Amino acid sequence: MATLTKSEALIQQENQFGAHNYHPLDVVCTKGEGVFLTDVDGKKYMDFLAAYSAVNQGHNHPKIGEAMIAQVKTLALTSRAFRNDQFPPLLEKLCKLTGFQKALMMNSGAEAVETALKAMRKWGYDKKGIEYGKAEIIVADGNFHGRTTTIVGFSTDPDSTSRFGPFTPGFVIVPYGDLEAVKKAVNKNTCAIFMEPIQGEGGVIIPPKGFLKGLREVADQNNLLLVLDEIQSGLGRTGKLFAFEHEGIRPDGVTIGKALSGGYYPVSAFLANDEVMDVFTPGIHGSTYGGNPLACAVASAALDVLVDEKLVEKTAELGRHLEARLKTMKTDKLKEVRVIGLWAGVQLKPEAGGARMYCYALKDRGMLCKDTHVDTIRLAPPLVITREQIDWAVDQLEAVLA
Ligand code: IF1
Repeated sequence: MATLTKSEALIQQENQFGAHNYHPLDVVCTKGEGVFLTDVDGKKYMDFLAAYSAVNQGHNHPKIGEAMIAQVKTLALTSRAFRNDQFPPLLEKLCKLTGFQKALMMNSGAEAVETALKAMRKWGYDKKGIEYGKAEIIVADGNFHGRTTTIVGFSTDPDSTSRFGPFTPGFVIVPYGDLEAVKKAVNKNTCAIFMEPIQGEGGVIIPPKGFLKGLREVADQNNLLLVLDEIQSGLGRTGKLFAFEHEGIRPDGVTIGKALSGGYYPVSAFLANDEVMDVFTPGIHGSTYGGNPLACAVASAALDVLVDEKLVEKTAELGRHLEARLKTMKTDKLKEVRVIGLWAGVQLKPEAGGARMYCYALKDRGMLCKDTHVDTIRLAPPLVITREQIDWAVDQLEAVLA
């Protein structure tokens, strides 16, 4: 039998012993550094997915790694039954940087979203006086907020929802970007509006200008909470710390995750002001690892890198260059190019044959990216990318789309 390459052997092993809940590209990575990933056969790739914006700071950023190694040698986990010396300073750093009064630390993004859903409902009952059990949250079609059964219950993506019912009630789905539909969905039982300021999985769907401002007004006029899911759009990805800043509004709460740890460790949070966060009284919500010392040390260093390396400002500047390059590519295959900061959805015409095969072609050229919703190539490099690397990457994309 022909001997397998290292990659093939590992893929075979993964297929035999791992659940088949993904269909990944056949690249088997063994090293990450900055914008680069190296596979087991020694081939180097430029990463244009950045683990769905979890490695905004670049793969294996040394400063974050050093902070993690130092903490791992002293104290990793106490549970919240006791206190530790990493948690309070991280909370203050996070609140001071983001302008919210309180943070509730969790692990995965989905857990931060579940925390936010509980807060919205309990605020609706305790503060707004909605009849218990009737709270409704307005969400958007095309949303992605995680994979728990409650969250997929209000997804409109068949892959996320099919065969996982029955689902949690109390969610009203409206077309994303449609402010009139949001207004119509409001009733006496509505406690909140919960959306992504820009839809990532949807293919970098940027809502019409004024939509977020409109959501803020609808929430204020009807005594609703506006909570935004910035787990993918936040922490610099769009050229602002938060995507909501592009419309000059402040939501009542946000969920963050992914780049909060720079790709080293699952760390997420729900951020809000006291008015919302004080619905959480001792013992009613938590998690074994939530706010653990290791997570806090990693998150603290990840935030330092974001600020010290001015990644938000850099993203705004380089994002304008990325947009200029993408929108002047010589190809007749483009239906639409959506760009904000270093985040782009390159949507192909249906006749182009689907985005996946272009991702394969880009992989052969040493560039890794992911297709979404059949026709869209999603581009989201680590924010440490250089202008020259952006030019090289767009050259590859232009070549495969020629
Ligand atoms: C997968 C998608 C992206 C998120 C937003 C919450 C979460 C995510 C806006 C949950 C997570 C990840 C999940 C990962 C792939 C990726 C993804 F393709 F699934 F939809 F980014 F677009 N809110 N997104 O984007 O965070 O629990 O995963 O930490 O499930 O395949 P998580």
